[in-house]
Order: sequence, then structure tokens, then C-alpha cells
Amino acid sequence: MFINTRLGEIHLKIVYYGPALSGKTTNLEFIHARTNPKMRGDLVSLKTREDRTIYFDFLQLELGKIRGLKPKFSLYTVPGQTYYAASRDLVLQGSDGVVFVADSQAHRLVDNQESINSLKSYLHKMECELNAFPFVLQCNKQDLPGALHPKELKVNLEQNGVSCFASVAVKGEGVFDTLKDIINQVVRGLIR
Ligand SMILES: Nc1nc2c(ncn2[C@@H]2O[C@H](COP(=O)(O)OP(=O)(O)OP(=O)(O)O)[C@@H](O)[C@H]2O)c(=O)[nH]1
Ligand SMILES: [Mg+2]
Repeated sequence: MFINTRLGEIHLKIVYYGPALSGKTTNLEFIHARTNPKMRGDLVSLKTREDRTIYFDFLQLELGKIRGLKPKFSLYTVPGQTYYAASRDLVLQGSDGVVFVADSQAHRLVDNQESINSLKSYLHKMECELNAFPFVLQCNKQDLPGALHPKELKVNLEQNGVSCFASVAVKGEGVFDTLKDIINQVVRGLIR
């Protein structure tokens, strides 16, 4: 969080985290495509030729006012590929909330578990616990055959009490429900 008193702005950072190819960039692309251009900036994506995120994607949104301050939400994605692990920690720095985009396909369960464990260990380093932090679990790729039910994913990722949404990010299903929930959690934490 960063407050610019001169401009009356409050900057908040939300990071989309998760294993490779789970659909993080697809979430931001849909949000970018469906948001009024007056309320959002350009989508900045640093990609390989195969469309894989190298460092991050970035999109800024402006929404209403909180206690007289204009909130600006910066949405980032991390690169899921193992090779870019160092970038993930850099992108997470200073985040106010995290959306974990899980790939619901059964054969990706271990990748989801490894990814959530690396998120937990980062937060642990920052002396913060996942269950005390604005967090949403998004169970993506629900359209694919054999996708695990969100309830099953919650249990397997040990995230029983958290906000959880089923999604098909390529069709935009669940994308704005996820975004609204994480924004609400971040704003609630702020007001508190
Ligand atoms: N069937 C299906 N495909 C999806 C869904 N969401 C994303 N995809 C596809 O999955 C692939 C990877 O999506 P990305 O959004 O690039 O994944 P990512 O998590 O950003 O991947 P990295 O940047 O490598 O970490 C793309 O081909 C998407 O079109 C979904 O809900 N269902
Ligand atoms: Mg990506």
C-alpha cells in the first residue's frame, strides 16, 4: 500500500499467483477487455514468444473513493514457470492481497500444492500467514474433463475457510466474482 496525499490517491497491489499455465494472464486479459477504458490503464505483458509470462503482467484499475481517497488497484501476475521463481518473490513484494489461480485438472494437483507452498513460505519470510491475509482461491479450468470440484481442491490445498470461486477464465466465468471478492477483502482490511 502506498498513499499519495498530494494527489489524494491510495495505491493497492493485488497479485495473481499460481502454477504455470493455470490462467493468471487470461484473468487479466478478460478484466482488461471488459473494463471501461476510462477506469483502467493498458495491459502491460512481458511474454515469451510462446505467450508465457516472463516477469509479470500489469493492469491498473481506478474505482470510486474510500474515505475521500481515490483507490488505484495494481493487478499483477507472476510467471508460473519454475525457471522464473526469483521473479515471483519480487512481484509479491508489497502486495495487499493475493488471488491463487489453481489449475483444476487432477494431474496438476501437485503443481498447485507446490505453488501454494512457495507462496506460504514467501509470506512466512514476511512474517505474515496466508489465513491472516486477503486471499481468494480461484479454481480455474472447470470446463476441462476431470476437473476437480472446488470443494476437493480446497481440502487438498488445505484452504478450508477461504473465499473460493469456480472459474473458466477463457470465457470470463468467475473472473469478476474473484476480482470483486479480493478487492472487498483488501478494502475491508484498509478500513479496519
Ligand atoms: N480450457 C481452458 N483453458 C484455459 C482457461 N484459462 C486459461 N486457459 C488457457 O490456458 C493457457 C495458459 O493460460 P495463461 O493465462 O497464459 O496462463 P498463466 O497462468 O498466465 O501461465 P504462465 O504465465 O506461464 O504462468 C492458455 O492457452 C489459456 O487460453 C480455462 O478456464 N479453461
Ligand atoms: Mg502468465
